Amino acid sequence: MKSLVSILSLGLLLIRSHVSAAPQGSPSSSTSDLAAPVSTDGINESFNETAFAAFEVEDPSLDAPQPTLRRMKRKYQRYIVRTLRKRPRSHSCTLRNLAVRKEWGSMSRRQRIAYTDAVKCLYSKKPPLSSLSNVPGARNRLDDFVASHIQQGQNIHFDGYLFAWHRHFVHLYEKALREECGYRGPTPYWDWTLSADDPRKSPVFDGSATSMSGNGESIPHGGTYVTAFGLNVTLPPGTGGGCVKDGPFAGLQVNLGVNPTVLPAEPVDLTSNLTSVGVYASADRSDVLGDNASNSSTSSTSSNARLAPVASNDLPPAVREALNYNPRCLTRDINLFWANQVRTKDVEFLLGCGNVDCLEKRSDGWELDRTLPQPLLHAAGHFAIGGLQNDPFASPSDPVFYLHHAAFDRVYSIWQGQDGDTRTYQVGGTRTPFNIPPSDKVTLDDNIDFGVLAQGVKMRDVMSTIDGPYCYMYD
Ligand SMILES: [Cu+2]
Repeated sequence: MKSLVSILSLGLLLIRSHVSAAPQGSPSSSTSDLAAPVSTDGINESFNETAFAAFEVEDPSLDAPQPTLRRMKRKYQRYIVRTLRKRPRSHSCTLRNLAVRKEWGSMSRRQRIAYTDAVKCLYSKKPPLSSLSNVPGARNRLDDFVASHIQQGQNIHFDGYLFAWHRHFVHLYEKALREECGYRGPTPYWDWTLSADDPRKSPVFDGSATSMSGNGESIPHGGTYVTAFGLNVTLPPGTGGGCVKDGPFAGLQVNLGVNPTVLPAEPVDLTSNLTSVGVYASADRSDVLGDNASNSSTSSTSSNARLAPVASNDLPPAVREALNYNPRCLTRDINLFWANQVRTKDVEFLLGCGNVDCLEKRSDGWELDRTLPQPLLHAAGHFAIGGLQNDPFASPSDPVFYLHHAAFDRVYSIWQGQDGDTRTYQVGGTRTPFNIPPSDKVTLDDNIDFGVLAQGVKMRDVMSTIDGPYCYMYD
C-alpha cells in the first residue's frame, strides 16, 4: 500500500507539473470560432448541404507548425465534410442528414430544456427492459443504461474497448431519448476546457433551469475511497458532496450502485492533501496493484469469455451487489483540482498521439513512459464532477455522464479525423484492463456487448461516426 501511495504521489506530481506549465491563455475549443452550420433556436437539427460550405474554406493557419486544438478540430470537420460530399445521395449518411453534436453552452435555452425534459422522461419511464432476476434494482429505463455499464464495467475500461464501447453507449442513450422520449435537438457534450477553472460557473453546472443541475449540497467530508480495476484510490473531497438540489434533476433518485466509502470530515490542508492522493497507473502493474494483483486476475474475464454477454451469475459479488436496489439521491462533489486537469493543453497533448493505443493510455494515465505528463482526461472528467461520478460502475445514473462521454468521444473523433483514412479503423490495446490477465489484442471483429440495451456490435461497426448506425460530427 505504501508503494501505491508513492506511485500515486508521483503520478500526481507529474500531472501537476504538466498542468502548471500549460499557458493559461491557450486557445480553447470554444465553439464560437466556428459557428455550427445552421444553428438556430429551432429544435430540429438536420442540416442541408449548403450549410456546410463554411467547413470547406481554406484556412492558411491550418499549416502553422504548432498544432492547436482549434486547428485540429477544423481538420477533423473538413475530413468529415469532404468525405460526405463524395457520397451519392442514396448513402445512408450524407451532409443532408449529418447531425452536429453541440457544446451545452452553445445550445439555446429551449434546446437545453427540451434535452433535460427528455432525460426526465427516460428516468420516469417504466418498466425497465432489465429483468428483475438479472438486475434486481432496475426501476426505469435509465437504470437499464446504468445496469449495462455495471455489467460490462470490468471489460470496457483501461483497455482497447474504452473508446468504442462508450461511443456506442452514448449513441444508444441518444437513440432512447429520441425514440422513446421525443427529443429532437442536438446531442450535447460538456467541453471541460471551457470551465477548467471552476465548472460551477459553467452553463452545465450553474444549477439554473437550463443547466444539467448544479453541485451537490456542501457537506463537510473526507475523501472518497474507490476500489476498482485492481486500484485502490482515495479521492480528495470537493466542494459539495451532498444531494443535488437545484436545476432540472433536483430530487432525482438513483437506484443502482453501491454506496461509496466516504471518509469522515477532518481538518484538511487542501494543498498537502492534493499532493498525496490521485490516480496513477503504469504498465508495470505489480507496484500499483500491490496485494490486489491476485484478486484482480480472478475478477477479470478471460479474453474469450468477454466476447459473450455477461450473465449475472458470472459477475463477481461486488459487481452483482451493484445491481441491487439501493435508492438514494444523486450526489455531486465538484472538484476544482480535477477540473484543472482538463485544459486545452492537456487535450492537445493527447491528440499528439500517433496511434489509438497511445491515445487510450494517455487518456487513462498509464502510458509506458512515466516521465511524460499524464492528463488522465477520462478519469479527470468524472472526478471533476465527483459524488456519483467517482463510482466507476454506476456513474451513468447521473445524466451528466453522457455529456462527459460525448466530450471524450469528441476527442477520439478529432484524433481520428487528423488522418481519417488510416486512423478511423485503427484499434489498439488488449481485451483486459491494464492487460491483466494478459489477453489478446483487440480486433475489428471483436464483439462488444450492451446487455438489454441493444444487440451487441462488432468493433468495426462503431469505428466511423459517419457509417453504420452513426451519422454525426462535433461542432
Ligand atoms: Cu465507463
